[in-house]
Amino acid sequence: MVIRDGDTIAAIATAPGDSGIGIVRLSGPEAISIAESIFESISGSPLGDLPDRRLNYGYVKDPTSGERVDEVLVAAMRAPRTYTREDMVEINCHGGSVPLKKVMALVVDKGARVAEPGEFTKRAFLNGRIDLSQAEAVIDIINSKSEMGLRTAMSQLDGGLSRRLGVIKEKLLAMMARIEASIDFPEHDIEEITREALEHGAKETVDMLERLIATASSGKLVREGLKTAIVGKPNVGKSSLLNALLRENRAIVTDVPGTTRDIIEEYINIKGVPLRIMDTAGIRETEDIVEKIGVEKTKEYLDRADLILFVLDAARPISEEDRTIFEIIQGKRVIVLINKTDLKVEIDMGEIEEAFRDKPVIPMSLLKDEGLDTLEEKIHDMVFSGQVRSSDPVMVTNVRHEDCLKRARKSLLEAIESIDAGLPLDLISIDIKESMEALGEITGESITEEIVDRIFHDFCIGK
Ligand SMILES: Nc1nc2c(ncn2[C@@H]2O[C@H](COP(=O)(O)OP(=O)(O)OP(=O)(O)O)[C@@H](O)[C@H]2O)c(=O)[nH]1
Ligand SMILES: [Mg+2]
Repeated sequence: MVIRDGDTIAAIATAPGDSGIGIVRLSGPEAISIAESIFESISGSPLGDLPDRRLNYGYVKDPTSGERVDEVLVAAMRAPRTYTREDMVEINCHGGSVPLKKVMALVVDKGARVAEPGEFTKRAFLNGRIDLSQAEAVIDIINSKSEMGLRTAMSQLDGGLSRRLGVIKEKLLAMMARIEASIDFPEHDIEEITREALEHGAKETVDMLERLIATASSGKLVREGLKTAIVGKPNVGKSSLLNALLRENRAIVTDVPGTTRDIIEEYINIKGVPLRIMDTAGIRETEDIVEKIGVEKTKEYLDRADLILFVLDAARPISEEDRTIFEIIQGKRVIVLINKTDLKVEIDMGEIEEAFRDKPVIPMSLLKDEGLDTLEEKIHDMVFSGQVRSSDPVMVTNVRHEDCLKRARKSLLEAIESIDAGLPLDLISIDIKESMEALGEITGESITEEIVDRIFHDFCIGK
């Protein structure tokens, strides 16, 4: 694929608002000449004559009025060793929105087009510097919510996922080659050997795909954060738990039941796992209108939560309010926390064990800082259960990739069925080809322009 129109694009690449510096970025065949026409270097040399990839001090000047707009550092970077593989210029301005907009207006006046979101990275992909999964990793790096999310995205940018897929594609190619050889030399015993080899190869490849697909649910959580809701009846210590996990006094804690009225939402990292954690209003039957709305909202949030931390008070017997919550959270991913174990224990542990047989139950005292470590370990283990190791940076974090992998697997399973049913080899090769195409969609070898456009549309301007 090549860029259809060789136009030059420009964008303010830094975040809006006041800052120390702000960068206007250009890419395309006219990038250097456009920047040259508004740049007055301190040495007097035109930008095109200045050394490549060096910051040059000077001014942006409005060529019509001759007025100096901003004091800047400008770098020209010549193709092909650039982010987009085209000529690029970065103009480092002062970070206010007025100078940046003025510089943008000048480059547009000189012929640059305002870039669409993600268009720089899209050019890097279309010009073959990175594949599609690597381009998608760029946006994940920008949006990453935790160190683990960042590490996973960096590994994807580095081609970690692409290389794993490369190994799988090699296997499929080898199978295709066998089929072709066998069709060219159609002696019976060769065909038998081919069938056996194909079945073996297909099964191995399905296993490799399974292993990648198995990382997807953890991958999604690493990327987006685990939606976690803290629930329990009033005054059990929900807000105290949020504060303890955050290690700061974010939520108001008092001994008055019904202290938290609205939902408080924060991001925290637990052993590298990002949690979007919500402290909720204590659930109880109430006539107070504000509290009632809070409780209704809590019920809504519970429906959408990936994980529920259900807090009980060790010093009080199980009440009707607790039992109402038991019912609401049945069938969800729950960790049960028995808080205030520093007090005289009145709760019936037998009933808890009975009601939450298959769920972890952790005694804790937030007052004495006990049980938190166990909780953090449990959360980590829940996210990285089974085959997924948190130390392996190659993870499927993207729903689009997961879908492609599943389609690749489906085609291969069909191939295996066809082999078992003794169907002709050229029919089997169709399934294998389909599988390869599904994998090619991840890296962008086989993909429609429409999907490419949709992917890059989620990017920010200037990237
Ligand atoms: N003894 C003891 N008291 C605790 C413990 N954890 C919290 N508390 C106290 O319990 C009271 C209620 O704590 P909160 O965190 O406000 O409880 P909550 O569940 O958020 O309450 P609402 O927002 O009213 O639903 C406060 O006085 C806390 O200091 C604990 O482990 N032991
Ligand atoms: Mg509270």
